[in-house]
Amino acid sequence: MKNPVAVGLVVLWACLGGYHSMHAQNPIVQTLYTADPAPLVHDGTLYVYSSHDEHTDSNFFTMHDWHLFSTKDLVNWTAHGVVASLGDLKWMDRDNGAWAPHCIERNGKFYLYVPIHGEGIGVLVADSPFGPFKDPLGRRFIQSANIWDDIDPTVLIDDDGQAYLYWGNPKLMYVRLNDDMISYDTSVGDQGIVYVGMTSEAFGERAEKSEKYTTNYEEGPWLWKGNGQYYLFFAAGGIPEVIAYSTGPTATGPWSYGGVVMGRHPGLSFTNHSGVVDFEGRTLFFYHNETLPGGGGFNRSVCVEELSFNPDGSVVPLIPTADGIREAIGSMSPYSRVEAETMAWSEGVKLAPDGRPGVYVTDLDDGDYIQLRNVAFAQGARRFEVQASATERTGGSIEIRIDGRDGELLGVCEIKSTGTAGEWGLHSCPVRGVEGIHDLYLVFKGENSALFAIDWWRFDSEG
Ligand code: FUB
Repeated sequence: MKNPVAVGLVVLWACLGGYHSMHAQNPIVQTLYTADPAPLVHDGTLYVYSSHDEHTDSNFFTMHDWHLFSTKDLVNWTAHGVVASLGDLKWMDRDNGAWAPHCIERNGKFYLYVPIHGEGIGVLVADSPFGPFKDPLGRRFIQSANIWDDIDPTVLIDDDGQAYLYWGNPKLMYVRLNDDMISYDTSVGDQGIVYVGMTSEAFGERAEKSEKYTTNYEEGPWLWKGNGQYYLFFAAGGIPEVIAYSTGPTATGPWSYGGVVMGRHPGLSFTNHSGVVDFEGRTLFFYHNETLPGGGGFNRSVCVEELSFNPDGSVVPLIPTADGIREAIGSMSPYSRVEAETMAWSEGVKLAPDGRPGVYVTDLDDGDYIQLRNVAFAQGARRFEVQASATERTGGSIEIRIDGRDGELLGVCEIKSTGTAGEWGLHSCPVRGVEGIHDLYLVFKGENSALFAIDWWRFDSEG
């Protein structure tokens, strides 16, 4: 395209999420609106806890629960559904305000710190990253002098075992967590709460200072250790927000302002919120945008980019992309059961809870599809099998294609009625003997809407 105006318009359209290239990975979840990503690496799996924007036209956040997603290869993500909700915190009765969470593992237990807007910060504990998360205190965990400031917890366990929990908007505060992770050292600060000194040297000069906001710091702190120092990433600059960072020689500073990591770009929401983690030799930077269809400031979506550093440890600023992480760090086998809610990309697909806990894929209309990346058919697939549910009035088929939504057709699996919705049955079909590594597309076809639901699928190398 030689016309520079036309090129500019296409770039803008792509940044806004108007097109989906073969390898676009952002946002990482397309089945619901997600925000405030909190990554956690455990046992070779990357988990991302997120808050959840209910699809709404409201002019404020509508947030009831916290969700979990996981990946091993950085491109195919599995949704695990709701891991905790406001109803798990019996000491308060708000029906909105499930804001930015953070989960961390210690001695085999998983601690999920959850802010409830206007109610302080709670803590929930589980024996696995998937939950069930229970409230060990039965009361609020953190409350500062102004409870409305108590949002956006971030936790780091330092190499000497001392854990720190930072949080706050507009103030930045921290506590020194005790080893049990559900109490803190009350001998420091104001009964344990240490208010961080807000100076421009530490957090940057704010363009428009106010009594409330004196530095660039706004909210959403994320504490991370790397390159022999501590990094405090945070949402900055007022509304709309950018992500900035400060560094320090210890987990409690003194902090030196480093600059902006992610500035303002088309497709970003008026808030931004980062989560940084090391996984398989990369440093990953999670954030949120508003590029999903219907997206907006209260309908946000989690994205990821790779973060890099200059030799002096300063952060190389990032531009948000639709590509995200382009290359998978491995391949996935289609020969053992794959949960249907595992996907690199999807269109039109929704999830529903299956009560185990977990989710299944539903609300499939003609032409909707799921894409999986780097599927290793090495042995040569001969059959496709899927656990599906369709009523007397619904049903349809799944076109099994590779390397494109309209790519080579391997087979068509008819999904006939299983009786009533929620009754599951196995459906299968022969497929052309595909070998090697391909992107797989499951394209849903039929005449009605809400054609059928699918729970899991797999291929067989025997005919
Ligand atoms: O998601 C609600 C609030 O928006 C979070 O607590 C902030 O960090 C901002 O992302």
